[in-house]
Amino acid sequence: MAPIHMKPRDGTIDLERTAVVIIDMQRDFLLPGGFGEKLGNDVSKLTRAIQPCQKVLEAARARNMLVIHTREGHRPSMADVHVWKKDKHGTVPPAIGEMGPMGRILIRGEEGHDIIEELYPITGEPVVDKPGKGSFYATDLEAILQAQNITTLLVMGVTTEVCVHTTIREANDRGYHCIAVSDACASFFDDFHKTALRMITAQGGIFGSVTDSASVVAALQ
Ligand code: TIU
Repeated sequence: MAPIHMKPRDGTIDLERTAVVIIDMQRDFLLPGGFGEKLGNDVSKLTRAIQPCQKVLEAARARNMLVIHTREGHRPSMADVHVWKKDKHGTVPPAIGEMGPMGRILIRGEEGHDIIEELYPITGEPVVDKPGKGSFYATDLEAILQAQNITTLLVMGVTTEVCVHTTIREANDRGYHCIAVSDACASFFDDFHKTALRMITAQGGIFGSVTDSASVVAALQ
């Protein structure tokens, strides 16, 4: 058991039963020409999460902890893209499946769909491909966590209020203690990032806990 600084209160985590979940650190979100930019966002807002993610990842690998990576994306046929996601009833230009500088946007197998070099998975680290915002919907994440006896998730990645938050909410309902790593998450919107983190710890920790990368690294020493 390792003591760790967290909000709303400090506690301990069982490292053998804790997994690091890195959400959607894909080129399509972090680099120009991808999905994030197509939605009208400034993708440079997300790069601040890379280094804190790297620090946690290094510490987790040194401890032989379970590390899981997720990727949001779709089949090349786009048979799994629902109408709302495809065109939001015409309110933004369509993006998914279009050809961009990193291949077809948010399509599995394309360069842009894959994870950035800095955080690239190593052999043995499960990569969970998901069609939605949450990492449990239409994936085998829960089966992996159950098979590995995991009870606690250190969650980081992008974006804080969308895929990170949806995953934490899904995990919380399934009984996992989620600990968001604040500086290892990022959003296109500074106020959403802050508020999303506050929402996790409000009401005594309604969705879980929040820590930061330095506290995780200290706990994993
Ligand atoms: N990974 C993730 O958060 N998907 C999104 O579409 N996020 C946005 O903030 N748009």
